[in-house]
Amino acid sequence: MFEKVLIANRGEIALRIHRACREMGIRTVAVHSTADADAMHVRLADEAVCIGPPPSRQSYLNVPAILSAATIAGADAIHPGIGFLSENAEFAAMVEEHGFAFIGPEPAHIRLMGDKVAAKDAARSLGIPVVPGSDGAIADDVEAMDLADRIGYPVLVKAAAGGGGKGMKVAQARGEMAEALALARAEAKANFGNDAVYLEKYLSHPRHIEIQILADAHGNVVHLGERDCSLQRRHQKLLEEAPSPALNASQRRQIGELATGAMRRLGYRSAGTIEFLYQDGEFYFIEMNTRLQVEHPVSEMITGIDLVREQIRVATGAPLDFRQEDVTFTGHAIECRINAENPVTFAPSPGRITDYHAPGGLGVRVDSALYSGYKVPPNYDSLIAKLVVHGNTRNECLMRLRRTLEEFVIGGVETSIPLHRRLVTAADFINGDYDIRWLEKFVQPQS
Ligand code: MV4
Repeated sequence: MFEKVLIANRGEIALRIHRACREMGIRTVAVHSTADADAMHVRLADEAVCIGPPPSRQSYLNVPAILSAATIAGADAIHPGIGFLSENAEFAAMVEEHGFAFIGPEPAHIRLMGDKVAAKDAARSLGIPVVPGSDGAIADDVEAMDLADRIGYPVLVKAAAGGGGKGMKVAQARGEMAEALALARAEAKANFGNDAVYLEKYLSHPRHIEIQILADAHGNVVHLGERDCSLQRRHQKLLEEAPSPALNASQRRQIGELATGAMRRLGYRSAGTIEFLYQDGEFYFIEMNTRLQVEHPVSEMITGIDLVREQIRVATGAPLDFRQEDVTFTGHAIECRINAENPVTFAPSPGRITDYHAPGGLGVRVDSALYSGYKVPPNYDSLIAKLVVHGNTRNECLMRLRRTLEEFVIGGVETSIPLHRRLVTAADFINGDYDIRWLEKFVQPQS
């Protein structure tokens, strides 16, 4: 087992990783920018190393500084957390080249899933259903138009080096293809330095459903069920729940087994999430995330499995100490992402926390690094807390969620709490009747 882990991240996920390490008797090294000197993960860690000024490129993305910190502190392993360097294959490889264990997948699998075209090809060859479309990047507009005629409009042009929705353009008919291709290539070039694009049948009203995978280095692969992440605005998830209101037990078992079989064939290791679009009873692979996800607590709440603990154990070479038949799904969990932002305009709202009271009680978990007096810096993403609630049924979970959102007090900054309070009383949400486009309409000013 590791004696000391360096947590190459900040905020609530750094605290989350620290907590898992603490419970496993592993000492922790926090790294922080000068803006995070007073952050909770720095206060609680056994050691802390300042790795640079506030800008991410000079701190949390500063590979030499992070590796130097690990060397100085004598860490055995590095946990990359979420975002920052967590899906940077070169970083993962350098961590291992410098003699530290990387708490995550093999660099080759990070690289594979980072290329959206290669990832889709791999998914197809592993037996995972994909959206009908081009076999890889498209060469020219003529090929694209002929293919679009074959798969049928509307079609979606996507950036091969993309992700997170950047560089996606819909063409409703042949006459819109030239412009869609040109705009998608330009956006892909601007965002990713690579203008390669590919084509897919456009799914007009899908849900976003993802499967949590956990695999060790001995070929054991399990899934922890699915999460419904359809409530997104501009590709930012706002609320996630498990299980999905849209799936029945048979569909859950089918997609779970398909995902674990594929990961077993791939030889995947560590936690990972396979993202699907789900429409009219069919699943379509869109991406795979080779890291822990923000919304992992909803899977933990219904299975009782500590994903970070398992990631760390697997990174030591230990086998999973449970099989698929040992994974039980109990009740329902919902996570509300609480951001330091205006709940109407979504404008960021950094600043000093003047008042902080987190809700509690049976089935309530708050993952946050906030404390009264803490200064939310303007330099990083706006997520400041995750309210995760469990109930024996979805209705019990909703009742508990309403109660906890009433109790939650965060003073000094604007937050998305008022938006969540509106959301949990909306009829469509209460009925589980929503897709990926529902939230954009719900938050429109005229709605
Ligand atoms: C799609 C799609 C519809 N049809 N692909 C958005 C980013 C990346 N995860 C893939 N995305 C989409 N791909 C086809 N063929 C709609 C989206 C999409 C989306 C997907 C999941 C969650 C939220 C979304 C918001 C807008 C668009």
